[in-house]
Amino acid sequence: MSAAIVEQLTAIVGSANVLTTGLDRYEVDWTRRYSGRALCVVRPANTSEVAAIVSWARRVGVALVPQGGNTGLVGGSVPRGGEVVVSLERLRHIGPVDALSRQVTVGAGVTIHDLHETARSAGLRYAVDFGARGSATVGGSVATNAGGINVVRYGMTRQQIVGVEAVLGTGEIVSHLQGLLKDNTGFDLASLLCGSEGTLGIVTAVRVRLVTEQPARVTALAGFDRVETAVEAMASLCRSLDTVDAAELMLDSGVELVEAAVGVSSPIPRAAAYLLVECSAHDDQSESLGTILESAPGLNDVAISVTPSQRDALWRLRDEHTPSINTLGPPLKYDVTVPIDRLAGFVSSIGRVVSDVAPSARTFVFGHAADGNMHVNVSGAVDRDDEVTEAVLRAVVAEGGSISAEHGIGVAKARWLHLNRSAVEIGAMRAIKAALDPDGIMNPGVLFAD
Ligand code: FAD
Ligand code: 2HG
Ligand code: ZN
Repeated sequence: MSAAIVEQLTAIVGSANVLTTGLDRYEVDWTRRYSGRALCVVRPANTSEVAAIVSWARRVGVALVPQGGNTGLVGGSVPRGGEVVVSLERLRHIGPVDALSRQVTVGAGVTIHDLHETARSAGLRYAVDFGARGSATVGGSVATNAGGINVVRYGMTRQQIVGVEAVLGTGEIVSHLQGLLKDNTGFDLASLLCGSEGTLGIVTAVRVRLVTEQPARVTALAGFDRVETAVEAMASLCRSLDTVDAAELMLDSGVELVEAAVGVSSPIPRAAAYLLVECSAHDDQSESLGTILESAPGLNDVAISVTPSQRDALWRLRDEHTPSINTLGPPLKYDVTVPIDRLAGFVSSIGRVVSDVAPSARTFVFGHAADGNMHVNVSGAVDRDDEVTEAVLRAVVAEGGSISAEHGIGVAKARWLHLNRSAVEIGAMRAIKAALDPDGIMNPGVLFAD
């Protein structure tokens, strides 16, 4: 890499924050499927430095890859080759929690875990939560519009954002962090940047809403004879209780793999399908939850936990799916939504769709049942990647579903964007990209397959 580039970036962020060696953790994605060599990694300390980096990149014609915790699952957070990685890990500022508005402003590099702790210390809660909370950042979660386990009750990241500060691909700073709940003064740039996967600009700070922490939390693991009965029980729970925070579906194959890979064990006997349900409220919901589950057709057994350690043990069965599947080698990952009335049929049939084109592959299905969002992971597809992808994504679209529910398009799904978006929609997205990133330096190859 040219000494001039290092010198110019050093003038912006200081020599300790221009990294040219030992870049593996920035260059290889979480799954180890995607990787590329970066020109270098640059670690700005604040919004002005980010703006200076983007302006520099425009001047010299270098592409940028914004990176938070590098836990993204669609290959968008690592270089394809020859870009500068802009790591936001030093933007860790956490503002005071505003108890009146129940909001807080945090830097893009703050982890979801640290945001949870901040909210908790003020008796509040940040509603977005998922397994990668320890490393995933607020900036990355905004860039991907992350979902996670509590969407059924609180919505996705976009529903939590009340303001954003970002550097556009032009190098200009936009800052709209007042946190007004009602603010119809034209286009909502925060919503636009949310889910744009680093293709329009770099998020540097976010103002989020916090919700009331409900003191009584109950978690249940229920085993069912079939996927259909598990889905029916989920729907009945969500109809009857407005205190459901999470309703997750797991299958026997996934639970068996997790038990073998990490040594946790299910407190209930083996079942074809499992629902992991969590409710929280001011008063204890155990009785209502237990009554509904116990009268659900097809129930095999149920374990209900109210202590934090029992709860954690149940959640490990769910959270460890992704790491356990990765022990089999980098899988093909499909993060899809189907309408709820198609969910059981989709879950039961997608393994056959895969084995028809890749007979030796193993398919694992699990996910956020209440949102119709399933994670289809395929291991051992051996040289059949494109055929499997084509078959799975077309099956999703045939059910009226989406090829990306919460992880984004990244580079992994860019070639298939047209399955869900019309030429007019893609044209409008490209026009927005051209306006905010006129030189195409922001994460090229992500979202649009060029
Ligand atoms: P990165 O991986 O660093 O980046 C992701 C994308 O955002 C890239 O395109 C990158 O260029 C862009 N980006 C990052 N920071 C910025 C920024 N400041 N400004 C502009 N663009 C930026 N996701 C879910 O939605 N729900 C889940 O339940 C869930 N569970 C997961 C569990 C595990 C074990 C793992 C490994 C991942 C999981 N994910 C989940 C995916 C991932 O954690 C999320 O997509 C998360 O939001 C990514 O955050 P990050 O900081 O790691 O972003
Ligand atoms: C989850 O819900 C994540 O656990 C990851 O979204 C899903 O590994 C996956 O495919
Ligand atoms: Zn998920």
